[in-house]
Amino acid sequence: MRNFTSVHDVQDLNALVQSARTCKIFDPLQMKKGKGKTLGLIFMNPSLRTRLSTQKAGINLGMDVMIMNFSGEGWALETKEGVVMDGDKAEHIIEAAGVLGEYCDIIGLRSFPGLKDREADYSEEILNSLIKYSGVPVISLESATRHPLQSLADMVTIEEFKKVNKPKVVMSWAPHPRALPQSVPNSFVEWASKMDYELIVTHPEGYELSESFMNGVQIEYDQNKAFEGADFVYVKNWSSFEEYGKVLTTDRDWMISARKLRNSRDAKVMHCLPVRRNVVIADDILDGSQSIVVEEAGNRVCAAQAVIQEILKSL
Ligand code: AN0
Ligand code: CP
Repeated sequence: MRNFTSVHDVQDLNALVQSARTCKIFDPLQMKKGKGKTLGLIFMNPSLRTRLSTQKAGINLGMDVMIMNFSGEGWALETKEGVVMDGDKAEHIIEAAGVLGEYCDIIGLRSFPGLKDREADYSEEILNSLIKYSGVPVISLESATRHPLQSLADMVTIEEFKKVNKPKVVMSWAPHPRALPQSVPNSFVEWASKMDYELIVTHPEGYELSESFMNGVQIEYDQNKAFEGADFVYVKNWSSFEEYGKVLTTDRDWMISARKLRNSRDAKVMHCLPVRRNVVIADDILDGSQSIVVEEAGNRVCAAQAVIQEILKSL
């Protein structure tokens, strides 16, 4: 594997999930795998989990890790090609990417969508330019349309907690006051539909995800019906794909609470975090035994480690 930007970069999904689980067992030899190699992590947006778990994964592999917050600390980047740069953008991604490639053996990039221009966001301009001009492997730390490290950690978490061979996994939209990307849900359906799960997506009308990610995954518009017999409920808000970037409803009835899950099979509740309490998920779930959100975040380390390890093999 050279780049890690989506599930399509993964040759053997089950092997990668297994490798992430193995990474949890301490092996002193793992510290040798990345010795002398530098991992650079570039953030255009805020982060807690992705930043620290990927840094920790690099450290566990013996790598040197450099982190830079571009928003505020970096030069304002121009991404369009062939433009006259006489505005407020001081540096072009062509040079910035090339320079990063001089300093780093692997680069991670977080860059959220603008949620205004669907075509621009879904073309993944920044991520693709970094791949094109850096000359080194690139890992997505959540791009405009996907969050593959999160999805890998999510698959590891389901594998760890599942009690039946083929669990019923329901991804549910939940309300949020602000417009959020489709990256996490896009990625989750892309990954979960490749696993041996009964996968159902539930959301209000108007929140349909792009068919290129859904690929025929079943939608159930009645959230209560979707939750019947569920083993896992994966909660996430996203803004509309159709009416691009819009918040169409904040209907409180879609919030996940213990009452909502009473017809599930004592479903484990997942969320990528950060989560707004009593808006997206109620306290009675987050403070109870059904929530596995912290364990899920913990799995971000072994997921990142498995991916970096795989890329190191290609260097
Ligand atoms: C981001 C999102 O929804 O994509 C990051 C989640 C990992 N969440 C927020 O901006 C709250
Ligand atoms: N889940 C996740 O990616 O969290 P951060 O935005 O804090 O990195």
